[in-house]
Amino acid sequence: MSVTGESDTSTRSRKSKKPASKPSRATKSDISISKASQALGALVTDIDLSKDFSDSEIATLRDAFNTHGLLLFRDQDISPEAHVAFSKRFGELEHHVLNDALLEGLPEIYILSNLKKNGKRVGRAGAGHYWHSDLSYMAHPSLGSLLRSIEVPEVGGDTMFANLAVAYDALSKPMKEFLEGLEAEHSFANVQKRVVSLGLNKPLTPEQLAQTPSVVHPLVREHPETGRKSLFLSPGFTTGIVGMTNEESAAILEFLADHASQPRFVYRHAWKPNDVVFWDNRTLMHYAINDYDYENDRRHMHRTTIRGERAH
Ligand SMILES: O=C(O)CCC(=O)C(=O)O
Ligand SMILES: [Fe+2]
Repeated sequence: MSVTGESDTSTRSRKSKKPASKPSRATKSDISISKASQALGALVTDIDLSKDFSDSEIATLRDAFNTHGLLLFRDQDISPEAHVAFSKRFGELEHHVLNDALLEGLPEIYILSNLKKNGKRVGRAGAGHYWHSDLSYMAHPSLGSLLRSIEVPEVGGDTMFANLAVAYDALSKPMKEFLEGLEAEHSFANVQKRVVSLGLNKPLTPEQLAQTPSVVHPLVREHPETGRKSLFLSPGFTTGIVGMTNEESAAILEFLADHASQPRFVYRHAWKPNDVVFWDNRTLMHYAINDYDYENDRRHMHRTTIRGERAH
């Protein structure tokens, strides 16, 4: 089990006052939140994500999200529409550039799946088998992603999340000073080429390429809500540090990726069906482990992705 039970860090959110004008609103707020690991994350229980939440309940969740970097909700057998509606309470949703992996009629849902229907893939296969932060290749990288597991292998296909704020804090003062002001280039086309070479995806179309020009972001960013500093690493999408030689850049980026992915900064999530994991792309990077059998295991997920602001 990767998630511990209730601990003494559990908190009960305040009871929210129900506005009289909305009698059908979801239940009283008896949401319970407990730490999922030392590195990051919290388990949220006594909650049904298909309900209509009050603003104060959303504020409680947003607070927990900013504090823990990741919220895990188990047993959420919810519709794609409910998934989208809950996600929208936290911001504007993206339509992923890989438009043939979007759910028909509901383009906010990006399908991650190794399943095929009539010989054709039903979604994006081979996503995220490298450390990255979602949409770091966009000028406005993502705030957060909500991934719901529908079918998962009995074992295998876990996802790892690394806390880049704690990893930043653990660097020495001279290293922090060295990184200050450095910028890195991120490119979607770069990673897509690798996935295509594995036979898992089609090459990007000229339109998709035009939508994803390379972008530059700071290597150290500040969380826009908490002000906390973290590394902004997305090794799968990063092509280099601006102004450095390839050798310099590769050495620094490799050091940072190795540093930040140490087990003490990582939470590893073992999926069960109907888990929803909501993570903060501004402070974590993640890695989908490709240790399951692509042909015989079934792994099928839906993701929504919340648009973020420029990284500073
Ligand atoms: O399949 C997974 O576990 C995660 C894939 C991924 O990187 C994502 O959904 O952002
Ligand atoms: Fe991802």
